[in-house]
Amino acid sequence: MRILFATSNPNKVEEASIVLELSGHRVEQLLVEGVPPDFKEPKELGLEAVAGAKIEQALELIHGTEFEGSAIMVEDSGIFLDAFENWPGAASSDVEREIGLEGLLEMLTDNRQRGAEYRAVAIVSDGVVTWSSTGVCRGRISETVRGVQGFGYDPIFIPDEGDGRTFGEWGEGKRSEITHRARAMNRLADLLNSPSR
Ligand code: ITT
Repeated sequence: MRILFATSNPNKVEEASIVLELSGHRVEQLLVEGVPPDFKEPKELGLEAVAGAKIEQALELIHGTEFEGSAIMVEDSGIFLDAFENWPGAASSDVEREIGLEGLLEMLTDNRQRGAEYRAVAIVSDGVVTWSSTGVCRGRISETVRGVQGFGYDPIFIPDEGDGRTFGEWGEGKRSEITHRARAMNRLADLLNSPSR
C-alpha cells in the first residue's frame, strides 16, 4: 500500500519507510503544494488526542485534492521521564526547544530517577477505515549529551535493549528494530496486512 505520511519531520519519514517497506508498503511524505502540513496540536490532552487531531486535519487538508482517498498516516510521539508525572510527553518538542538537552540534564541532578520512555501513537486512515497503534521504548537518561545521530532526545536516551550507548551514538538501521515508532509502525503493518481489514 502507498502510505502518505503527514509530518513535518523527515526523521520520522525515514524510520517509517525502513519499517513499513519490510512489510510491503511504500511510505512518502505528504506534501500539499510542496509543503508539509502544519498541525494545530492540543498537547495538553496527550499523545492520543494529538494524533487524533492530526489525522482529522490531514484528511481535511487533502479533501478535494489528488490525494483524497489515499492512505494517510500521522504519528505523535514524545519522551516521558519517570522523575516527573506525564512530562514532557506531548510537549516534548516545545521542551526540547525551550529548555534544551543540557537544561533537562540539570533538572535530573540531586539523585532524581533517570528512567524514561519514548512513546508513539500512529494512525492510518483512508477516510473510510482507520487503523491505530502504539509503541513504547524503555530506557534511561544519560549523565551527559552523547552522539549526533537521530534527532530530539536521542543524544541523552539510552535504550534498555542496547549496550549502554545513547541513541545519538547508534547507527540508523539497528535503531529501527526497537524504537517506539518502529513498534507502532510494525503493529500498524500487521493490522493493514491482516485478512480481516
Ligand atoms: P510532526 O508533528 O510534524 O509529525 P514533530 O517532530 O513536531 O513532527 P511531534 O509533535 O510528534 O513531532 O513531536 C515529537 C517530539 O518528541 C520530537 O520533536 C522530539 O522532541 C521527541 N521525540 C519523539 N520521538 C523521538 C525519537 O525517536 N527520537 C528523539 N526524539 C523524539
